[in-house]
Amino acid sequence: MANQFSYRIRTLTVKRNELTPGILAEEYERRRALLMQQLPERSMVVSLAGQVKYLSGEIFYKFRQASDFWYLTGFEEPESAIILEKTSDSKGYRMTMFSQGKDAAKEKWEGARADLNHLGSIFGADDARPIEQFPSHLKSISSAYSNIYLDIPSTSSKRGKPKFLQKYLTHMSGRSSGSESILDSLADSKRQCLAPEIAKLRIIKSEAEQRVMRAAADISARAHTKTMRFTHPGLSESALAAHFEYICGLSGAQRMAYVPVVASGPNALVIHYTSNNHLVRDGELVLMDAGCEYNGYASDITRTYPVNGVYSPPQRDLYAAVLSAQKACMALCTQSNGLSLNDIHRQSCELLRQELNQIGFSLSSGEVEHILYPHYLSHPIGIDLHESTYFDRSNRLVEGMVVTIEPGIYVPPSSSYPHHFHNIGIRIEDEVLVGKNHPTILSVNAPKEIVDVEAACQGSLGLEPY
Ligand SMILES: [Mn+2]
Repeated sequence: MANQFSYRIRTLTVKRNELTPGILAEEYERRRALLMQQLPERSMVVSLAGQVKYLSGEIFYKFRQASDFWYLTGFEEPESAIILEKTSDSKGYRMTMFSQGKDAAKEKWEGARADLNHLGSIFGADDARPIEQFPSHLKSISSAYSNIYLDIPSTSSKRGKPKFLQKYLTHMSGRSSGSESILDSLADSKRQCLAPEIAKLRIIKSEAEQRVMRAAADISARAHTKTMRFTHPGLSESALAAHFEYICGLSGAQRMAYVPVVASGPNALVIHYTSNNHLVRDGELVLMDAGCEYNGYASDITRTYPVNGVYSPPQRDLYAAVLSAQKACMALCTQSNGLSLNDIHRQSCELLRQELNQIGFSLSSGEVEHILYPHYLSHPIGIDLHESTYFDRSNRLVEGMVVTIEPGIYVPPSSSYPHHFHNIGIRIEDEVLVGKNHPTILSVNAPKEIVDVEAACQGSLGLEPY
């Protein structure tokens, strides 16, 4: 039974030796050491903090740290950077950290900042300097290195001008001439992309990361359950989204991991429907794809439930078909199976075809994925919702990866398909931690079996909507 105190369990607390909630300072240290170990001799790494983004004029969005920078440092301030230099000592590298430092006048407006003198003891920096020194320091040491790994947003720009970095340096040095000469010193032939190197580490989640991801998924699962209970005919899709966000925020989540999809009735046929501006009606389904970010990690869950609390016979048949395929695909997510996401995706197409043909469709091989199931089954998830950019879907799954499994069926009003299924869209999505021999479903607490979803909608699970 929920009570007012249950929410307090998940407030943001940092325990002894943790740098960010759930992650020890030594884990951040280990990440940097492993990164530098996998790079060749005479390598240095430059990683930049995120920049404040603006909605309009001076109206800023809530700040979120750049994912790779956060993975390496746990440092939450904008206007910061690190340089890692590979060394031959036992630590294996040297970290110089740059940040704004203390400024009483600015802190009065913007909040407390880390003291440069504390960056060593707290964040493990070997040297800490004001951010204004970053461009000149980078220039002064870069000639000693043969490989300079930089955050460059797109791989295609590797040999072009790294505009992002140029903008960043210009912004920090206060004049463009300075930044131009720094870029010239970082010769094209030396520049390497940093993100793919960090992606190799991020794809495998440590036990601490697994625990934070489980907590994030639990918050989202609970919000799904309570939003099912909250839903009734006549509410707007945006009210359901607001309710979901409210429950997540109350439970300690810092933000949504993405814009929630709350698609009622035929809106579910739009895969990334986010306008959320229709009223939900008696007899329709709601497809809700929503997840929070909690202590640095995303969650991603989709459920499709009846507005009035009971699936109609065609809704039930189609839901059961997708559910059966989804569960079969999740069971394949083990290292010992030796399958890739591409393999499991292909299986999902065939499983869905067989399921649909049992309930009155007549589909030949290959027909499902063109119209009824136009998206991919899965993506890796972690600090970012989609950790896919440098992930090869043809690689075998390995213990410690976390992937989504999210088959869906979206039936257009076409005479090719049984009439009673027209305009029904169903997607069911869970997060799966790949194990050696067994998968672990991180989002297990979001109701999914038909009886459980109906019970959650009707309130018979004993959960209050708030
Ligand atoms: Mn997803």
